[in-house]
Amino acid sequence: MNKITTKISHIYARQILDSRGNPTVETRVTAGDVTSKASVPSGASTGEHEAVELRDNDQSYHGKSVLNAVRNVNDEISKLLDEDDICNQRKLDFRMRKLDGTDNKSRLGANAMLSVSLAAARCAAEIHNLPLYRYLGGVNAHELPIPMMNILNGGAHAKNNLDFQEFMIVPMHPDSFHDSLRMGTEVYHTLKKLLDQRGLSTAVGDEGGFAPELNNAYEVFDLLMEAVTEAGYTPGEDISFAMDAAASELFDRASSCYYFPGESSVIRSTEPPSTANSSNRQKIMRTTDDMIRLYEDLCQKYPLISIEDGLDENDWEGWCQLTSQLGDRIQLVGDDLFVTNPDRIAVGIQKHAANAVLIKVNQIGTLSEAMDAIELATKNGYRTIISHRSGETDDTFIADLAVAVGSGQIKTGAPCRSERVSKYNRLLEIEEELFLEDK
Ligand code: 2PG
Ligand code: MG
Repeated sequence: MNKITTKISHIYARQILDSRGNPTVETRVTAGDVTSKASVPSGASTGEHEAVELRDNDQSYHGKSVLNAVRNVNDEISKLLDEDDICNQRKLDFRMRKLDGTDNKSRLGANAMLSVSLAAARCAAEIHNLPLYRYLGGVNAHELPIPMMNILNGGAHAKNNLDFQEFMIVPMHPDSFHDSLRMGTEVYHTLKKLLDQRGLSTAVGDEGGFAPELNNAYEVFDLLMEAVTEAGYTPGEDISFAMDAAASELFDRASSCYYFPGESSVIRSTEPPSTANSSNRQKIMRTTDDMIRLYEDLCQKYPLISIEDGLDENDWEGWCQLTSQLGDRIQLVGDDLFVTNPDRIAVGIQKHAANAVLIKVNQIGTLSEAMDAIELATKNGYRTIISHRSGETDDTFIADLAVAVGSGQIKTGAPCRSERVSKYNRLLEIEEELFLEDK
């Protein structure tokens, strides 16, 4: 039998657009006669400690073009990795990190490095004629994740009054991914009907969820309770709720409090006209204690099982308090807090802050570091959720990654907009391959 060629012979990147119409990097990697590509997502509510997404900051695309990152792939990285073994993922990633030479990948760009890292993994899988999830996860990779579907958007992802960023439904069909997806999608459509009936907008936000003018989290969850029930399901049994507060976006450093601009404007607009212009306008500010009390109350009133970024990314003390008060009841997920960075996850483990980690490959910038983050979290009893970004492409890598590592949960938006649905559709394909072939 001929030995297969696993030496990298060509790497080529170019600039493409993401789902928000912003430039991003797509890279093709060739080894032997196989060429595979991968593209990189981009966040809106990015954590302060994330690896650096290199943008050109010149006239083009209002500063957002990524031609320097593209050039870094086509020049330095492609020279470095020429003839390297495509199957040695850790070495490829390590060599790119060394070449970059910074702690946060700011020289070459995490977007440049990640595009190569992911395309190389996909190429290696194809060379071995294996589905990506099996190449990454091995022979026993089989667990399909539960979808956490962000069906109502606020915060930095929508221009409405909602201060919290994401309100998700978590359909928990015991036997199958496709049934969970169906249940969640039915609720999504029921929600659309309810919004329509109330004369509220059914236009969607960045992640495909609706973005109506609702005033606070209570109004959202009341509506979600109704949508779940009307779709024929029992809240808390068939379908639970999750949220991403994205609290770093609300944190006001000067006062060490959380400012709720949406809720504040609702109060202002309901003030009598004589006070509406007074300088004494009410601002809704919440302390860490207030935030924790709010979450406790929401958990008591609704089947809320998971809260992401409930507090600011630098408030370790607050996170410890939140975890000791709510951590035995619900999942507390660190996104901006951990930024998929093993060093920050290690701090969290040592301090007992949060009990779950959101995994976003572009927050750290190489596949092997993201997998290290997952391993570290899992070994220490922290759950993991594989996640998209609010700016996405049609790349479905994270669907395979979720199955490969058996994370059990994926966050990839509403069942709407192709860049979100492509991940769900890839999971349907994987499910069929794993379980339904004989039916
Ligand atoms: C988040 C993500 C994805 P963004 O905060 O979890 O939902 O948003 O990509 O804008 O950081
Ligand atoms: Mg988040």
